[in-house]
Amino acid sequence: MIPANTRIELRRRVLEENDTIAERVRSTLRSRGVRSLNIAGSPGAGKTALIAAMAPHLKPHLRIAALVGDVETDHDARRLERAGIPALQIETHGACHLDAAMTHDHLERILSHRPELLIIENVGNLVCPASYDLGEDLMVALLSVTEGEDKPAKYPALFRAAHEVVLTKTDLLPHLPFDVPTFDRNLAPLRSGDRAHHTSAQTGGGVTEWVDHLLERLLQRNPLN
Ligand SMILES: Nc1nc2c(ncn2[C@@H]2O[C@H](COP(=O)(O)OP(=O)(O)OP(=O)(O)O)[C@@H](O)[C@H]2O)c(=O)[nH]1
Ligand SMILES: [Mg+2]
Repeated sequence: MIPANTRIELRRRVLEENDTIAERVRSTLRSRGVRSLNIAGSPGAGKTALIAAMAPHLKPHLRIAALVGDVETDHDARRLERAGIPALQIETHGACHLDAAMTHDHLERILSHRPELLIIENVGNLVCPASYDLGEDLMVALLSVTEGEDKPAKYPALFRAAHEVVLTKTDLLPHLPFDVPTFDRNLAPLRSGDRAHHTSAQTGGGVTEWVDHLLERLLQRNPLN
């Protein structure tokens, strides 16, 4: 059995190494004028569906491409390609999150599509993605209404680390006991009162408003040339 302090030291070194590579990714993206998002949330929270629903609203403003993390299969990259987004799949074969080295290894191939916005869909997980900077401009945490309003309180790290939070599948609200004011109360202390955006990839509800807000924030940080 490895002693606890050795495990903590190892984890610290792994995260430091990750941060170094993430800065390299960030500086490559900035030097090429590419804005970037890291989209994280539980398995099935609706990450791929939301990215596909955002595409028609983003495309008039920015050329987009996607890197997609999953433990196995290239299903999500194929789904995004069908939605008109050039996409590369990263299969982690076990790891529960993407890390900066994986992003770095796929960067030149995805940049060959000359995106102005790179969307990275993380592996479905509400815990590990919070600790791994991928070199993105903004991290977006998704929670679907089917997961329960208590999740920000139970898994605070991701909701605290994210620059934006999106509540997904809101078309299902009439059919579920999910209580939006309770969700807002659980989220508020983690985000200095910032509220979640509400979207439905199914009906398109809230997607235009969400993309408008996102574009404003992305272009503020990194204006179009
Ligand atoms: N009703 C409804 N269903 C949705 C919505 N968005 C996604 N779904 C469904 O939820 C399921 C999971 O959606 P995905 O987009 O695959 O979720 P994901 O977060 O990308 O999943 P992983 O990549 O496997 O972690 C699918 O069956 C979708 O059709 C939505 O807005 N409303
Ligand atoms: Mg997906």
